[in-house]
Amino acid sequence: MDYLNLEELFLPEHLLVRDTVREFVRSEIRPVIDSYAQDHREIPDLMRKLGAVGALGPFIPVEYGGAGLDQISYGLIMQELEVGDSAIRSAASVQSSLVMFPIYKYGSEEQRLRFLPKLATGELIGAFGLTEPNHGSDPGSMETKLVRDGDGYRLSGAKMWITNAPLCDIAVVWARDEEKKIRGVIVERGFAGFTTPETKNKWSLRASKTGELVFEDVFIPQANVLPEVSSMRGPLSCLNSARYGISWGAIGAAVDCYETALRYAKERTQFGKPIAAFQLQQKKLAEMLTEICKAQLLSLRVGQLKDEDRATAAQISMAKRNNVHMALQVAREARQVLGAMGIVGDYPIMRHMMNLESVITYEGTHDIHLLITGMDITGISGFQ
Ligand code: TGC
Ligand code: FAD
Repeated sequence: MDYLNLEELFLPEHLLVRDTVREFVRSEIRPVIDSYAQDHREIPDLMRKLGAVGALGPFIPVEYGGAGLDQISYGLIMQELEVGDSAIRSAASVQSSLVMFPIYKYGSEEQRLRFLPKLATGELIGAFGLTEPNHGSDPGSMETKLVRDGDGYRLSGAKMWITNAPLCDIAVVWARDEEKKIRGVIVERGFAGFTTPETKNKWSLRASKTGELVFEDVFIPQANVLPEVSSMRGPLSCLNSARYGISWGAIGAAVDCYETALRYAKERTQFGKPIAAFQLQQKKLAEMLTEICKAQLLSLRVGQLKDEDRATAAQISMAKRNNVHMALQVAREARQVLGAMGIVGDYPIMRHMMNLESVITYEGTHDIHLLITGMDITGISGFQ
């Protein structure tokens, strides 16, 4: 679906990357995703499969195992993965933007060489611990703490709602040290006192594991402390990268819902006509397509700015907020076009709709992104 001929704005390598991931989703994800989501199980070996298709850390330089691609390519990868399911895009965006990005940007050369190549292939699975039981939208008030202990630190506290926590080999965790500075540390599976209980019974992102990261006086060697970060700018800069990817991903989910609804409307007959012939259904479909096109232009422009290192955090917030809300609205309308058929797993719409309820909450809620825009245009914080 390319109603505005946007393909003309992409380079041949962008289209190659997009089509490679599109084919991966068509052959590896679509046939199985409904049953894994229904059963609340993640697709086996998903991270290695994502690594093989080049979806993990595509913007990380080649010498560290990435593909050295630009931000438009990253966006198109996220878009195609979320056509499959938000859980698939989540897995790739956490690994790429929230684990590989901070290690690349704030890590030592030794940390980069040790972790990035294995994260790029999916041999290692990463998680990102910012949210806490008492601090979600306000991570700056975090309680998880680091206390000096010889040539390292002791980490204590807990992170909650963490994508891939139960599966992770390493977690990039944000905590406050004794000088009140925010530090990033790499916690490894097997460190004494580190556990990752699973959060059960989710109605959303059912093909993704979510859990807690619990730290009971976990010893963190100095070699696992990210040396180049000491404030909230660290974790928030990771969010900029992930939020940008999500703005594209949401388009993928919306396109899948729209295309399903369009096909169904042409095939389903009521009152002697395809329901696509009724003006009310055409209104729904036409508005869905219009909103998708607007979202594509927004992400494309933010991607261009990002490639020029000019995208602001507030511009990224606008794209994330608009596009996820758009996708949720498209999913809700599309589900109605299918009538009762809209609620069963034979079609992807209800699954996308339930996933998007998480996507509109994580990486900054719909409200928080509005307040970020509000603060940017007025200069006044509406948070407190
Ligand atoms: P504030 O005082 O405004 O800022 C503190 C410092 O950070 C700087 N900053 C940023 N830097 C880079 N990028 C950004 N987006 C930044 N936003 C702020 C700021 O300039 C300042 O720097 P300095 O040097 O002056 O100290 O911070 P605040 O505590 O008032 O909070 C600001 C707020 C509310 C916007 C922020 O905390 C926020 O974005 N809250 C939402 C929390 C959130 O998004 N959590 C996401 C957790 S991870 C996740 O959900 C993963 S889901 C993954 C998946 O499965 O796909
Ligand atoms: P709260 O912050 O308690 O907000 C509750 C409500 O209050 C929201 O509607 C919010 O918009 C509103 N609100 C809060 N503050 C204000 C204000 N100042 N003004 C107006 N309204 C306000 N986190 C991670 O760190 N790593 C992960 O990998 C991760 N994965 C996740 C996966 C899933 C499936 C989900 C659902 C969440 C995940 N999160 C993760 C957590 C996510 O980032 C948080 O849920 C999110 O930041 C919101 O925090 P909260 O849930 O504590 O809501």
